[in-house]
Amino acid sequence: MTFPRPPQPAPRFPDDFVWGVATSSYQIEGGADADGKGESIWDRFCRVPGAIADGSDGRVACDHVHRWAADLDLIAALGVDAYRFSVSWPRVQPDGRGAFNEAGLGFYDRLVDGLLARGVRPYLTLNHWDLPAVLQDAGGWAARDTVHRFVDYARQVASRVGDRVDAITTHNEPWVIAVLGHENGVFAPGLRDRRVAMQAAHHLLLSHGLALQALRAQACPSRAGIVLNLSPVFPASDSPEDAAAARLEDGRLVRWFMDPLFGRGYPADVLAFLGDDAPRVESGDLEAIATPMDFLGLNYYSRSVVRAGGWFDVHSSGKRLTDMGWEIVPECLTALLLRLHRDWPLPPLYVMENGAAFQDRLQDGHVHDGDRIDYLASHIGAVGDAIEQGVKMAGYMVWSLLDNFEWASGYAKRFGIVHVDYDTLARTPKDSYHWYRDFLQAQRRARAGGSGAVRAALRA
Ligand code: GCO
Repeated sequence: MTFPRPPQPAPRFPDDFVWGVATSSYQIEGGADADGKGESIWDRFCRVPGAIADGSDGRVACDHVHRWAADLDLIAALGVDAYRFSVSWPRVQPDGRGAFNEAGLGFYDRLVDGLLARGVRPYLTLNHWDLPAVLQDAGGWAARDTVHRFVDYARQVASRVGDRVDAITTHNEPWVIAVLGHENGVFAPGLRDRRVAMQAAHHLLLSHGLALQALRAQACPSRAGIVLNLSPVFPASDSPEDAAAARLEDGRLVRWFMDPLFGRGYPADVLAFLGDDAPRVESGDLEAIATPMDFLGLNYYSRSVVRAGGWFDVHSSGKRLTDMGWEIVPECLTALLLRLHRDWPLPPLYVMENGAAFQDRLQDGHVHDGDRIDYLASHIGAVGDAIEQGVKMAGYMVWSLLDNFEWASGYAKRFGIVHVDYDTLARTPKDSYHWYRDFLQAQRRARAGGSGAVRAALRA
């Protein structure tokens, strides 16, 4: 089999750079009511007519709760250093408060031990969006009490597995939870209220900071941080209106999260825009949010282009698009990393998700997903370019191990490097899986034998 030649990134990555692959609980686990799991806001949101493009839900998903051992074998055979997964809060604490569910905790215990037994380092995320539904009934992330519920949950998970995981991420993509979930209503919990959204955003950040403090207070040996969805934001034209709109969007998407995490408080321009919709911030909150992190993760898929008072037509740029309709712009990842490096005093930085959906076809046991290989190779190259220009990068993870439940798009969009047949749940590694495995082997040879060995391996 021949693959497009990767860029020549191999010699540029530090020896301790962490290569990984990522998933999340609701998207792959299934077992919606197995072993005493409680309902999550995504279980509930999927029942809203029209909420999910194909009318599907995560009740079975990839059935990972029953097939986890075989999935870990696939991860081990891939040769990654790390696997990033998330814990389903309602699986380990069905009511979001009070008693913990031993069956749920035991599942993650076995998962962590299974990874370690296979030589793969666990990267655990506490909140990849599946909040216990009973907490939503009590106000969800817009309610200050949820902050304390989250800290308790974090403490419990950390005391159970924190001695064996490399990294604990508090929240995955708080912007998505707050804005897509509470302002635009396209994701769970499906609310449309900017004031509620910004209060939720504040509580997510506050609970992140307080959880970090709680983990350290119990001497949890794992490193801890947060994962943000970040994109460079461009105006659609040279007009002053578009420039202002892009500046505001950068404020809402990037600076709203980065500035308080690094002790600078919320950006003044966004607060002015929000007016009465700005969150209620109590004394001490900003100090808690700025609790120093051991790492920062970012998820990168594309850039964002903003037109004042309207939508930017992605077809107008001439860029190639993924099946999500997202422009393929790896150079914007380099630009984003350089900007983060320039503007904030970063801890070790990870790309915690990067990948693409394409219309894959399974034929004779193969999926020839050359587009995905090109996407991954060019974005890995973009990370290498940033490293060469001085950005300290600690790792990179492919989204995703498996085709899975792509939120409001249901199962129609496939991001996996492993194909999942949703009738039989059979897993078939795609060409991109084999490409990534070969790339990682070349990396290892490079660590052992210098860049000449890499180039030879990449030519083979
Ligand atoms: C994310 C999402 C993933 C998505 C992926 C593709 O963290 O952005 O968490 O769950 O599946 O981004 O849209």
